[in-house]
Amino acid sequence: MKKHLLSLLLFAGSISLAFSQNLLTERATKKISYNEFGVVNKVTFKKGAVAQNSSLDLLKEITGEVPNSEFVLKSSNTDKYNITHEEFTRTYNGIPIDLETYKVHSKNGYIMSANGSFSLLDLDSNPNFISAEEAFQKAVNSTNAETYAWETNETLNPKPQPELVILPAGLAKEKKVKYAYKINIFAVKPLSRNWIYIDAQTGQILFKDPIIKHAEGHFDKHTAKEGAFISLKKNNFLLVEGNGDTRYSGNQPLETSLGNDDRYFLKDDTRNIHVLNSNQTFLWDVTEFTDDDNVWSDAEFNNEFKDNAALDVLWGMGKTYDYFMDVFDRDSYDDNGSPLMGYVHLDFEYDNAFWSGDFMGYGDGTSNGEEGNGRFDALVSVDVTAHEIGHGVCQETANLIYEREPGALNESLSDIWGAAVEYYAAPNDPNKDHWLIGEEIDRRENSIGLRSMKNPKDKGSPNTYKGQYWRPASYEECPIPDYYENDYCGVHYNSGVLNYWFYLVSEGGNGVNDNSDAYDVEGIGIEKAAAIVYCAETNYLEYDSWYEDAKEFMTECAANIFGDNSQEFQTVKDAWYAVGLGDGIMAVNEVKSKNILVYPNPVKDFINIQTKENIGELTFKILNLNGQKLAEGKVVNGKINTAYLVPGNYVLMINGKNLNHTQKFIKK
Ligand SMILES: [Ca+2]
Ligand SMILES: [Ca+2]
Ligand SMILES: [Ca+2]
Ligand SMILES: [Ca+2]
Ligand SMILES: [Zn+2]
Repeated sequence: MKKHLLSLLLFAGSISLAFSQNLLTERATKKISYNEFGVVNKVTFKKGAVAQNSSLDLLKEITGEVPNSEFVLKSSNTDKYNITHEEFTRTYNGIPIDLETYKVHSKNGYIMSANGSFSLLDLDSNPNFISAEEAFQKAVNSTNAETYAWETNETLNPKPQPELVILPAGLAKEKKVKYAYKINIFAVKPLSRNWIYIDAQTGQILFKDPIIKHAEGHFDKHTAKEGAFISLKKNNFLLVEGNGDTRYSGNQPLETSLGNDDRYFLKDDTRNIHVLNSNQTFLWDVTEFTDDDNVWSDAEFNNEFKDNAALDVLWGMGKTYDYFMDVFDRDSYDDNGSPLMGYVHLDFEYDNAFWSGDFMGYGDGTSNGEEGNGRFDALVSVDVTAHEIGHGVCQETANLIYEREPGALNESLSDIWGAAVEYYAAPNDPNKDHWLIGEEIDRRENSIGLRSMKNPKDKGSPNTYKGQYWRPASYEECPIPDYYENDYCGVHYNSGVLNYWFYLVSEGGNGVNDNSDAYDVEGIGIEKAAAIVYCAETNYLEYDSWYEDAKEFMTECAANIFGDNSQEFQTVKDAWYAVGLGDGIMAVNEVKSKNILVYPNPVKDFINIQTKENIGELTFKILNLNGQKLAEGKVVNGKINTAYLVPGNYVLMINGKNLNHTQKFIKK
């Protein structure tokens, strides 16, 4: 895959002359859906209807004329299925709108589909901002940590610079775009790293997005004295092949370096990987692991400190690197060859491993290795490493926020890479099960691992969307995402639905889900399943994608890669049905609610919805009589647009709190 980062300013809205509003027509489109602000968030086009060079006109039509707003082409790449993906962002008076993107997908010169989430830019045009320093203090005060990264070593971890951005409306409490300072606050005691968005006008905290996803605090037993990072000045002269007795994966070849002290150390320059010893501190005392003959044996490293864990990390990071490079031509987590740094023996008896945003930290765990002793042995198995680097891949691609359904998708994508890399690295290792995560490190009594993708319910996670074990994830049911209180609204549990979907697509299976729907899925193998997921993660999913979006994108990717008459396409659809997100054939049972009035029927350009008081927010779906969803969104100002529909019979479904309304209607 070729990726060009252009950051090229393409379009100045205020000087646009040749702009015509005629692409989202009934003639050209197959399906349109809208976000909660009434802005088109996904459209699929008929073949050959709209030329690829109309992508900016399309975006203009979607947002309408917005003075002082400009589109920026962030990237454009053509994948190996010959589909070109253009990704656009926006600015307003030169200030970037954070997170929001719009992705336009084209083949053979024509747009196939486009998706993205754009807010309405109803901003104060003459704002007064608090100072960046004031915003920084607010972010620090809200974190309330004992020690921050820039206090340990400001050269390695410079004090963050607040960046002025616009926060998308969906992430602000008032559901309105906000000017915000975006600040990367990295605390080391207790550990946390978040993007914190401070309202640039009022100084209030608007939104927090965790960069370190699993920051379990285990700093109470901290014994090391706090000091500066030790600087590393080893010069390596040559790359060498060695081998090591890993803790979990037997003897494996290792690529290392030879230092000027004639000792080998764990730096693989081919893949740009470096594994270091954090000496049971939080990066205050960092040294090299070294060996004199490059045969890193059990006798030397399988010791009371669990030093052999470092060998698993070098090998596991290498396998993760090789997987993404061999299979997807992806050069490191960012596809730009960035170094993979792993710090082993991080903190004291630390039961966690994490991706920090740019390095990996690995705890030794609280177990001495025996089943039933402590919680975890050293957290360095290859599935854990691939899971954490998977968070790095997501950060650089879909960039799903880490809460609610987007966070659950983020977690599941990491589990998927954990499974795919483990299978790639050691398909026949009897001590591994790629459908379990963490089975090699878990020492808790009768615990098979952290999560099961094959049987999510074994670990208290759902296998059906909103079925048994589903955790509250909506803004209504889970108002404040929090790691300790609610797992950021269920991210490590609701991931079970996509995990099980991936398992079924790979291996197949049959059964009855929590909706009492019987399913039977023919497996297509983990490699094909992974190709579909990688397509969706890198080219379609966005910061605010939910399960319904994931379903659309995975299905579109299956069609892109294998064609929409293929078994692979059918398998993907069947697996979505199995996890409770399918579109079946409709038997229309009209259910009319007394609390709303829907008129006229037949309709022309709009359906009007009149409601009794206090009925709250309503969502709608329009389906054809085959049960195919043509449009969905929120009911805005009591109107649903039907202008684009071809004359005929349709089904309208309206849902709200305690309200379900289904009726047929006729478009004239
Ligand atoms: Ca040796
Ligand atoms: Ca590449
Ligand atoms: Ca595993
Ligand atoms: Ca176990
Ligand atoms: Zn994770």
